[in-house]
Amino acid sequence: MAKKTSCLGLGVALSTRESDDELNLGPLAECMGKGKIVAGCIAPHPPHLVYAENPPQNEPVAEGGWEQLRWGYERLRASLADIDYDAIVLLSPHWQTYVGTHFLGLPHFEGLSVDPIFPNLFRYHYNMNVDVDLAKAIHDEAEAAGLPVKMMENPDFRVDYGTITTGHLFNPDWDKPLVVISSNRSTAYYSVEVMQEIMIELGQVTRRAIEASGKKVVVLASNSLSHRHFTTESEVPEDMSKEHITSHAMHLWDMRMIDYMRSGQAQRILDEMPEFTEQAIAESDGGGLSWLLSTLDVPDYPAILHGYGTIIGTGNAVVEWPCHAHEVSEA
Ligand code: 2X7
Ligand code: FE2
Repeated sequence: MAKKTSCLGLGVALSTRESDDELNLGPLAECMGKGKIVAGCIAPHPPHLVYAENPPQNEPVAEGGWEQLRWGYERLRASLADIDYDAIVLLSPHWQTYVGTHFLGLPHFEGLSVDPIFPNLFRYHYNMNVDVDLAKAIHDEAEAAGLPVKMMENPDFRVDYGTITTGHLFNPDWDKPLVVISSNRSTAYYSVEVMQEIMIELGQVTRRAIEASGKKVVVLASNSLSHRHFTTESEVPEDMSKEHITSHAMHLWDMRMIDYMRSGQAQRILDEMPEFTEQAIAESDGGGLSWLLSTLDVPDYPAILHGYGTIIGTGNAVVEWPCHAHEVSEA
């Protein structure tokens, strides 16, 4: 009986089968695709970061701000500049679908994305391409695993600002197709534990589908860490003399999670996810962080912290797990 269907686990799967009758060539055939995840990242999406960069697509104009995080994104982009990949797979907590997980399902979307809380900072004209084949492959793998899923095929659909902000900051040239995955809000509907169970399963099927696709992919969890906002905005939003974490407790939680990331203890992040999510009101409630760690097979090698900073009181880290340097492919 196959223990694992990923390419990395295939040797184990074949050598531990209980009889020839159980030899299932499906995974073998799939793994001939030799696709892989080359990097996994936490890529937070506060619109302030796009506002502060003044790209031509965004209408409001800023005098800079939040440099620590923007330099963090610069370091992340530089770190992956020489790594070849075909597509970006991203899970956004601001695309909220209460019945299952949805995937953008058309090759092209364009429109105006406005942050509902910060329309003064983010009115961004987007124009993005989707890898529909890969999206459908992940959708189908998830469906086969029993997860409720849907392809989103409405051409007038307005893409959420979390996707657009992370998409811009990770790849300002928008020259790679995206796969965009919704957050099914199971923390709000049920509990962090239920969310995590679903997201770990979704991460595993995402990894399997990527391996079978033959593509090289970067996976991104678009989320802040601690997520307690200030309730008022300063007169000049980019006035950095007003920016700090909302409380010492939030800082301690962020540092604890970052310490686990930098010391290769992803399993502890998953173990402490319920406490972290509830006590730090963390944006991991959307499931992106659990999904990301699961797509990476719960890494035990260190992540690279490219930057940390606060945005209107929330804690944000730009983090990279450089899988390309750690995962030995059997292909
Ligand atoms: O979506 C966000 C966020 N996660 C954190 C801070 C500020 C704005 O938007
Ligand atoms: Fe957010």
